Amino acid sequence: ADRKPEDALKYRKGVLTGLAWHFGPVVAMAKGEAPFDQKQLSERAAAMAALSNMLGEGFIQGTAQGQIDGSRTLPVAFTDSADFQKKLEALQTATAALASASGSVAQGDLGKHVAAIGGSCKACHDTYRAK
Ligand code: ASC
Repeated sequence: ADRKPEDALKYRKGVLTGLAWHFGPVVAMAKGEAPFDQKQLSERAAAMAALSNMLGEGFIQGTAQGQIDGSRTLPVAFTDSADFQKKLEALQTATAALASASGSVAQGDLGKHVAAIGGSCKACHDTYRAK
């Protein structure tokens, strides 16, 4: 299908908004700032894993900063695409790991998962997102 750059940008921002929507309450549980709720954790972890797998599709050519209004994706994301893909896969791996552990993980071990997921967000943002 013929995808419009502005639709791809909206799409990926929506996916990232969804990731943050689910990650926030998971972080709060890990920190003990919200009650530990295993069922909710599992649902949010499954959502994050699914969203992680949906994210890459939004990064189509012609959607870098400077090419389209509102984009903060640096052009280097499209030229260093192997590394960009590797960083995306790190997110997918980390969210899949939490999704598979979520039914039995203890509250005290949630922080390690949160650090792995948050670290993968940050690694990509540090390299490929404009300030
Ligand atoms: C979030 C969010 C990010 C990551 C990052 C983790 O909730 O919006 O970009 O976590 O802050 O370091």
